[in-house]
Amino acid sequence: MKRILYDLAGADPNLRFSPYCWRTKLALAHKGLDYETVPWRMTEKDVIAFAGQGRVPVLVDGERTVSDSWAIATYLEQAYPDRPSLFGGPAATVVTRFVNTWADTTLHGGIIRLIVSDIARIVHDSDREYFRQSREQRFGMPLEQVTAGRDERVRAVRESLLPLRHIVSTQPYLAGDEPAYADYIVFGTFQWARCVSAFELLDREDAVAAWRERMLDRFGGLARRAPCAA
Ligand SMILES: N[C@@H](CCC(=O)N[C@@H](CS)C(=O)NCC(=O)O)C(=O)O
Repeated sequence: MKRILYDLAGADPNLRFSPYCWRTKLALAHKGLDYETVPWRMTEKDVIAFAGQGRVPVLVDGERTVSDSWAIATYLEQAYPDRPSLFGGPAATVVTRFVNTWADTTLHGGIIRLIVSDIARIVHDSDREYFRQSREQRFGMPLEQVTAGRDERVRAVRESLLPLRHIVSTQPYLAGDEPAYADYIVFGTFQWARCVSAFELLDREDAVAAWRERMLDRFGGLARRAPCAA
């Protein structure tokens, strides 16, 4: 049975930078499921029209098509109950859902304002105008203005990571001794930033940076091996 993931790519087809697709790739690795990826660009809405919406990740698992990273994670958990759990039970699923919402809003919202102008540089030519227009409309200003002053503003983003820092200072992963989907959610955002920008989000001494290193090494270095923008 073929398993296909539509995965956001940059101008370099090997540059896979979607935070949400990273969540899904790590979830598939956690479940030990093989998959092929199809590089996808934001303006290729027609290519994923069969999924009924215009964003990735889209997972085609045999007969099933699932889009949205959270829906994919819950689908994988239900479809492959004999594989390692992504959540660790019903109560942990609810807490992981909170982590998902926090990452989508607070974490993503803080980090995108530090890197969005770098993303504009790595997207495929076909996405360049669409990306700039849609994001400038969202922020109400040129992307270079959004990221201006980031050397100072990064401090507030680092401070916002305090709850995460507390947890990964006392245990190796958000989920405990081993990583689970909560880790993949948060790490997906860091991997997104790492793939598109050389701007350093974290202090080298930060416990969050040490956790990020541990995550980069998981699954044989799946995320560490991924090509990043120079
Ligand atoms: N809530 C969705 C968000 C998916 C999403 O926004 N994906 C982005 C890539 S990072 C996308 O496809 N963007 C296309 C666009 O902006 O038109 C999820 O968790 O999967």
